[in-house]
Amino acid sequence: MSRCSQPIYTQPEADINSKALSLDHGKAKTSQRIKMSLTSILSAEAIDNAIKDCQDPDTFCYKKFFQLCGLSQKTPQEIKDVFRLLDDDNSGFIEESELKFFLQRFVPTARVLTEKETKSLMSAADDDSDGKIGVEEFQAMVLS
Ligand SMILES: [Ca+2]
Ligand SMILES: [Ca+2]
Repeated sequence: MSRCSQPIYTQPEADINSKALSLDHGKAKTSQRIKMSLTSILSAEAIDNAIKDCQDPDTFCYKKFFQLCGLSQKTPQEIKDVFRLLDDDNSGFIEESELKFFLQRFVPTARVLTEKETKSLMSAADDDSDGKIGVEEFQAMVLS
């Protein structure tokens, strides 16, 4: 009887990703996201080093970048936090349009990625070839 009267609870709450995202949508989406910063996860000095290393166009190498900025030594949860910062429109994915501004998420004055860099970064991460980077794909790329 209780089973019939509570159809809502038959929904599995297995999808942690979408659950976390809908939470974000629900409360203080913008202000909270702006306050949370990469420097609470990574050291400003390390970020600086990583940005300087690829300041010339077409010198960006994601493996080197993640190592220099210290992200590859972080926990999966911290990497997920960084992912959410990079997902500017809170869609749950990093799209190519967001990926272009990848470096500027770390340092606002950094350059945008060239089209070539953006595409090669996308293809390095995009395992299921849907044209965008999900959180698991991002974690796998950082830890690769
Ligand atoms: Ca997005
Ligand atoms: Ca994908």
